Amino acid sequence: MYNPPDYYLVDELLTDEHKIVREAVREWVERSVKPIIDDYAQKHTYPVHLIKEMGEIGAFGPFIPEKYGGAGLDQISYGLIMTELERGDSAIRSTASVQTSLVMYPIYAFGTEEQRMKYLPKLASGEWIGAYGLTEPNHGSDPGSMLTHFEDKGDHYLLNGSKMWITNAPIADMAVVWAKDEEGKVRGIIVEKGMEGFTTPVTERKWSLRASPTGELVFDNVRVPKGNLLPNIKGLKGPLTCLNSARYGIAWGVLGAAMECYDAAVQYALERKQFGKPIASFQLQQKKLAEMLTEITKAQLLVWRLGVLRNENRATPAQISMAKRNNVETALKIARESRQVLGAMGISGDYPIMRHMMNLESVITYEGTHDIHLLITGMDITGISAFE
Ligand code: TGC
Ligand code: FAD
Repeated sequence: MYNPPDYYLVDELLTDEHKIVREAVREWVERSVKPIIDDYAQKHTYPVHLIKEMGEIGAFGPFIPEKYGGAGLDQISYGLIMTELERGDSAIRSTASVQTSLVMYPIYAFGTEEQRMKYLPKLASGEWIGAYGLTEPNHGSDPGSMLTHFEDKGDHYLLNGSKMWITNAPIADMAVVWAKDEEGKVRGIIVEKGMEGFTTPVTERKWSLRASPTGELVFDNVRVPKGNLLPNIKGLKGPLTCLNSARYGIAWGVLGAAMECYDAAVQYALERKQFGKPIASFQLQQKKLAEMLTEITKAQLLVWRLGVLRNENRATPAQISMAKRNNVETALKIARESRQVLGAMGISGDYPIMRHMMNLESVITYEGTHDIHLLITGMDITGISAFE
């Protein structure tokens, strides 16, 4: 069985349940994701058959109560699942992040009991796949300026606008869409595939997250039943609360990508000989490997502590921003350094490194860019918003 880096014995902080959950997902990733994912990424296609399997292994809504099809697990289990999925590919973790934190969570937290019972079990099992529409063509980091809006037409809402760069959009059965009501307040509304005027054009030609389906959500006079509005939240804090959960999962997830790259670099450095010796014997290569392991260890401790705080409902959005920003940057640097350790082989699909590196170029932008998370920390320190 694979032994990931655990230099500070963080495993000793995990419960038996955490380890069982992690092993199950790890085994599935080894069996079902790793052997095929490079082909899908090379062909810029999504392994849609994995969705049902992800439902079966409990990757969707692990912290959602069992009553709604979730597993009722804690936040550390959620984090560990994200790490294992991203060990396979960020695209696979993205599917689970969006489904869990950005689609199931808002329905669970802000929806009616009827909405929960209608959508959550189908989303948990993978029978349905969801998308989350916040970003617009002209409003990314500043979602509060969104233009997508709906009007009250008596027996229904009329939705107009568009969302861009939306994970799962082309394959989604439904989407949680954030749009302004007639008072200009941001509200969450559920839009289903097949509603007239709702289309999901595919975003082609990505060099990153090539095994993830990305697209637009376009609303052209879409009549949405009134029962599809999430009644229990108003304002930008609705979508941002969901992002706290997804960003937390990403902070764990990218560790999987980082560890895959680090492992490949260590193994290659020990096997590859130049000047009559393994390249692992050269100090410059040892420096790279030592720094990678140091950063992985720091990142592991950061998310473990954040998980404890989240379990206690004490993690602040700014703490989550710090972890997302730090761990994505760490993973990206490790991917770049590992790629160099492998020389030319580092760009080959025979190794996972280049794919992880390219994926992480999206992960550092989505769910709040690297700059935005820094400014959130800055605001937390100074009390002064750099966004106003
Ligand atoms: P601001 O005035 O600061 O706040 C508006 C209201 O929201 C509250 N709030 C939060 N609530 C919960 N969690 C948070 N993290 C929150 N941050 C702010 C705030 O208290 C306020 O509430 P109230 O009651 O006073 O109204 O908002 P702002 O307009 O100045 O913008 C703040 C900023 C820049 C931090 C925020 O808008 C931001 O985070 N921008 C980045 C956008 C982003 O992350 N987009 C992600 C889109 S989804 C995605 O990328 C999915 S990829 C998924 C995948 O494939 O894995
Ligand atoms: P912009 O906001 O235009 O930013 C451009 C640059 O300006 C960035 O470097 C940014 O840091 C910087 N900048 C912006 N404002 C400031 C400021 N105040 N101070 C300093 N610098 C600033 N969105 C969804 O809603 N749902 C999804 O499922 C989803 N999936 C995605 C999948 C992929 C593959 C990608 C790439 C993106 C996805 N996104 C999704 C969109 C993502 O959240 C946005 O791309 C991100 O929030 C940044 O918005 P933007 O691209 O419009 O960049």
